[in-house]
Amino acid sequence: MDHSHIPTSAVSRRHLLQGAAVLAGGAALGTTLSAGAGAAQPVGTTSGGLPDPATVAREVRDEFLHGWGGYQALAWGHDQVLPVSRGHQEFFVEGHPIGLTIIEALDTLYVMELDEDLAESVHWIDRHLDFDIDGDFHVFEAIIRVVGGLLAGYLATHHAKLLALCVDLTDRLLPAFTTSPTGMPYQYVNLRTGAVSGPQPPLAEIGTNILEFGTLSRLTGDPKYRRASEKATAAVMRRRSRLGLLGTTLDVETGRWVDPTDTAPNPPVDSFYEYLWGAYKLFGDRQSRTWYEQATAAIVKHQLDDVRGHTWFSQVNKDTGKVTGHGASELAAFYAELLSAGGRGRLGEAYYDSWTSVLDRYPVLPEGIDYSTGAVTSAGNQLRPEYVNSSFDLYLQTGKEKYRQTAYQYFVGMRDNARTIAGYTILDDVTTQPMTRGDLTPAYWFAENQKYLYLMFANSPRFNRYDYVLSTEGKVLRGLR
Ligand code: DMJ
Repeated sequence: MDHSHIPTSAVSRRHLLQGAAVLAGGAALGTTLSAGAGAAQPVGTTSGGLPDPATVAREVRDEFLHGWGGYQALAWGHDQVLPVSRGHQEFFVEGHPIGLTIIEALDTLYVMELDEDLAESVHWIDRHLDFDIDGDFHVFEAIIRVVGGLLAGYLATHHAKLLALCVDLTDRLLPAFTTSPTGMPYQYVNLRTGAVSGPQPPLAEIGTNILEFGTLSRLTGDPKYRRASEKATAAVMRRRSRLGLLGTTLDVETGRWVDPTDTAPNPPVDSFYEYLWGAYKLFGDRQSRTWYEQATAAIVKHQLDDVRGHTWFSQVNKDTGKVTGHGASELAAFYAELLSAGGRGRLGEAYYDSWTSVLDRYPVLPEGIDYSTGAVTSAGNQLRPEYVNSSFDLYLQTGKEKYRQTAYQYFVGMRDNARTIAGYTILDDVTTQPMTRGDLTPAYWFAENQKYLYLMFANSPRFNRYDYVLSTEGKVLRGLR
């Protein structure tokens, strides 16, 4: 891969100008480069009423462009931008950038009608993306971020090279599945040699691939991707306990559970359940739907917890049902929309309300709480999208305005606290005043947070809000037009 061009050559004039301001330390040339907290721009709260939807959509798009401008100026061609120290970092393998943020942003650029930026991004990928890398890639992350990103980019643009690169990468990832005695994937694969490692993945890493692999099989006519995925999921479902519950981690060589704790819907098992339903929604897979319903019934029966009128899910031993913990991770907030999509609307909405009660206390959600006491157990926030993922789907499912109001509350909380001169940053502590900042815009921010917000408020002609399927990483795999 040739990165000699990275600093500027693919950057548009508009973003070069913005970049100059970033590098000069903040002499902002336009609203998209103005600082967050303390800046002379609207920082309204929902208590004062929600601005009209078109105005919010514009605000969201401006904030996306603010982050995109920071990435273009400081990290173009690298994986992720460090907006505070004004640097960059690679996500998969040090010294091997793959332009992850560009790949993750493709379909967001498309639905936001940022066509010049989309063309520049595709151009960069055309010229520089090469997966012949002698390094261990994390299989789950590569599938949801890169395979999914290229697929969504292809569906948006029909640019053949995006699909070709997607096939190339997935073929390099497949040994993780095909060399495993159980069909459940190893955690890592060397993209050049195919050597695998990491034999004990958690459920999310085993079973978050059918949306991407099934779509790739559909587009290429080659069933091997879908089959690899189906085999992995079936291997997990065969290992349900007598109570119908699943543990956290499996050994893909022996097929034995390593950790018998059922942490659903929290990580590191979260999106395993999301993809059981997703396989039904995207491909009409009835077996998967049955599995989803059985798994959900077991979770509701053994893990549902009510604390002072709020709905949460405890951790339990999968064999005995004994409660072992009362943790709630922000990443589990997506489960509100999944419960609702899967036919348990009241429960999903109640779970969403529980998270809204936390948002009312902390304008940016902490990563983790003990729901039985309300204590914060993990005080940072990695610019997480899961709460607003649920706002988005629940709004489109129910039409209730409260989901746009709370999504706007989330948006304002982020803008007030996580906005920097060169984009948005993760927070190290949301319980301090002011909140303590970190130094990273995760690539998923470009795929998820701003897309969910935008599509809730904009009447995008490029998105079918009545018939859509988004992946766990926010990639639009059905619904682009
Ligand atoms: C994203 O990478 C995906 O949403 C994943 O499923 C879990 N959450 C992260 C972002 O928080």
